[in-house]
Amino acid sequence: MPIESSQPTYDRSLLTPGILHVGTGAFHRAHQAVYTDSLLKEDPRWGIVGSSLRSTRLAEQLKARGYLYTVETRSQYEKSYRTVASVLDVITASTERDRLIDTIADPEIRVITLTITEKGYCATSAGDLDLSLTDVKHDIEHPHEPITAAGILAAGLARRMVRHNEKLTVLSCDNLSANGKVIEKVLTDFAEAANPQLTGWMNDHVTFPCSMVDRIVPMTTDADIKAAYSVLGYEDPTLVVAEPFSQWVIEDHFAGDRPAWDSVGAEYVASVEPYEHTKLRVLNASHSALAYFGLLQGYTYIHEAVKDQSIRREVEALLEREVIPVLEPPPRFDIHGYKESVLKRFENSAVPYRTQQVATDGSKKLVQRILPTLAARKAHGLDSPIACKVIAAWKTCLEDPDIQFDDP
Ligand code: CS2
Repeated sequence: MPIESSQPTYDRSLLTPGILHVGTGAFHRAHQAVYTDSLLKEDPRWGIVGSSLRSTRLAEQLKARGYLYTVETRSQYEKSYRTVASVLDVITASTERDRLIDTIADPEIRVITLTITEKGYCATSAGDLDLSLTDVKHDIEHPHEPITAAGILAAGLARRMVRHNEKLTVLSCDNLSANGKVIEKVLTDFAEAANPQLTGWMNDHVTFPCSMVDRIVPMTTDADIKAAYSVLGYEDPTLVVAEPFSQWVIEDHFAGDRPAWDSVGAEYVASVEPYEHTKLRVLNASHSALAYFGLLQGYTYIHEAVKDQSIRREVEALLEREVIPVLEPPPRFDIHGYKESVLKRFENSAVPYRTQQVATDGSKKLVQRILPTLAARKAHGLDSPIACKVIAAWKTCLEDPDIQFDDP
């Protein structure tokens, strides 16, 4: 199998920060940071300041290696290693809150990207800020000591409002339907409760485009790090492993300056909705179905579950009979081909993805992945036996003492 390896081709000392990212986990490092790494060759004004809300570990590990890390891309046929240099710094909110708030207010930062997971939005299923959550209550009562993403963003925006009037784009990159609208709504709800003056300022100075992100990036394991050692010659604890496929569709709705991510493989479109509906209801819905059906059959990995003929038949039927008939994909989109390609990607055993990882936070994920299909079918007077079976499987897994995963 051919093994390729590549290093950044730009002069890092010329980079200036233009993006703040919240949630510098594996997905961000294998997705937005890679697109930006490609862009920096053309335009050095978009270096990334990363941040994480709680854990200091990643910031320490990245700092120890000058914020350089490796993305290992794997399939059955290829393997490549890429050193990514787009991340310039990582701030941890729990220990450096003020520096993070200051960075949000920094006029050099023109775009904030987010990967904070579904539950990080602290939204109700209707999409409002969930005022019953302890952390949200805390932030509304102590807006200068925030701990939630919404509270921290609101504190930074408030500082931006007082210091200068530079516009800002807040770009959600999480698997949520209308993710831009969700972050806009929770931030507006937060501002209304904690700092009403901010609401009007946000209307005039901040935009919240929606985006659809896609790349399978499992949690890195110690074995991945050890195996990469033989090629890299050093242990990279910040290594991320990803499939070759990558896609990013972004709503063209920026408050000001826009990174030319479209020159390096991303797409700017007027409306992301058909892309995100298709991805959430086909790819993520079948991923979740494989996870719960797979866990109930004792499978550790998605690639094992998708090769089990009875599970596969069920998932194919879910997509063909229930999801696709009520889906509105993008124009001229080959939806059946897309379904096939998704199931093929799930078969990639070179990027083993744990059923448990997909199962995690199902109560938040299924709302995005399965319920819209149920609602659309109900509106047409149609029943959804397989979609209901996915929800039943999630519930059965939750109640099974031998199956462990977190769910709020
Ligand atoms: C997965 C997603 O863990 C999960 O819930 O369904 O992270 C999935 O791998 C990505 O959305 C693929 O783009």
